[in-house]
Amino acid sequence: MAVLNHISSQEAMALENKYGAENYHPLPVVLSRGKGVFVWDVEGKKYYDFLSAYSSLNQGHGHPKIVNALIEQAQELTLTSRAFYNDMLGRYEKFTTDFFGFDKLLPINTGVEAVETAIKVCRKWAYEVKGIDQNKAQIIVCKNNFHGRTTTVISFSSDPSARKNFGPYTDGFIKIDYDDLDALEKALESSPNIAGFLVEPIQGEAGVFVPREDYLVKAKALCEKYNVLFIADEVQTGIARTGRLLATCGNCSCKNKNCSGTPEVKPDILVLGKALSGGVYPVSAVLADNEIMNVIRPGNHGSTFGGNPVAAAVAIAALEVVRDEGLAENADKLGKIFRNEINEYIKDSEVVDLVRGKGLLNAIVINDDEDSDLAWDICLRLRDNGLLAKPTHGNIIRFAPPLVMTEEQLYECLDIIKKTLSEFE
Ligand code: IF1
Repeated sequence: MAVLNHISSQEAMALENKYGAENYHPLPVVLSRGKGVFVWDVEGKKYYDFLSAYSSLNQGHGHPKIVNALIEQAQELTLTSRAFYNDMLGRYEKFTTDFFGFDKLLPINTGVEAVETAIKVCRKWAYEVKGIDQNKAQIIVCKNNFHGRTTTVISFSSDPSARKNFGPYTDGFIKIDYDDLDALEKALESSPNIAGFLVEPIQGEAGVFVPREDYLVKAKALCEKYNVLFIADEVQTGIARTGRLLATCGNCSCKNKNCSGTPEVKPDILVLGKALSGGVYPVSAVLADNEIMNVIRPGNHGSTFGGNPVAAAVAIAALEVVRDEGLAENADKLGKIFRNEINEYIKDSEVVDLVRGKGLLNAIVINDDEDSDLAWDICLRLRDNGLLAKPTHGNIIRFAPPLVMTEEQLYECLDIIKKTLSEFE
């Protein structure tokens, strides 16, 4: 620890660059501490975190309740594997299924593992319940999706850098346009072998693309009509990020602090990750009702760490924070202020084309082409001015601060963002 405390930014970056696989291109800033909405670099400079580890830190950095759950549980028991029962997993499963309104939960670790789990559950349901012929099941997905980086999941990615030279690819996926109900219905009626429709309620990686208001409700209705499972990937949109407990929660903005989040559009399979642990530990989960989840029998699926007692304790604490601190409500309120203020700015701006998003999952589109450096340069300047954000697709900047932000802090951030943008006008 002592050694790490004395490392400079330059040294830390040099080490990563020399000894780490170059699978990322990070913004040049080296962080060593976080608290609430703030992070500090190794030289002690303080920043607002406007990425929240891609919507994982909804509860803020180092939330004492979550960190204490981690410490206390780690001192008792960290891992049993699922060869034995542990005294935390069942409590977590009960708490979380009650919280989201499902019969059962399958615990796993990362977002993409949860997506893989959902795909497996869906396929098994298709063969055993729906009665599709062996190896014929198809799952409909959307173009420009992001569901993670395993070989199966990148098989249906549209992003060449995620996909190229990683073949051969997994079969069984049909790609349609996002936010296009006609395309969905065509795909659903194209074959009796459709098992599921896997969709992000808002496309995050695509640049925070919000579908039309009734898209999810109507897509779910179409899935019901064709006896196809509606699988919501809420890894990024879930857990209060978009101003409601789940982005599939219809018009609920969780004003009721005890809101169990019974969604207006209840997915057949719900996929959660990221903020399920408040960014403290890798915890993900798949939720479904018995009719679907009961297709999974011993030996069909699992993971050494999935459902470990630390994950269970951390996730309960993380969800309690979301409920007790009214984070969905706060995200809803602050998100509206954010978009209003940026829209005011855009009226006289040459640099920013538009702002879009829901709750505190937002993005601005920079008036330039995808391969310009402008968005990157703006993010470097934001960093210099004390706020961390990251471009996506070259000309889009994603803004996703922790949901524990106060209104006063948000206005301070808006000042930093507007001042920085004006330096590029
Ligand atoms: C990276 C983006 C965010 C996700 C959805 C599953 C996963 C993700 C809807 C997989 C992960 C990440 C991972 C992160 C970048 C990132 C991302 F920029 F690609 F779009 F969040 F905005 N479903 N999203 O968004 O979860 O296995 O990573 O836990 O560095 O790849 P994971």
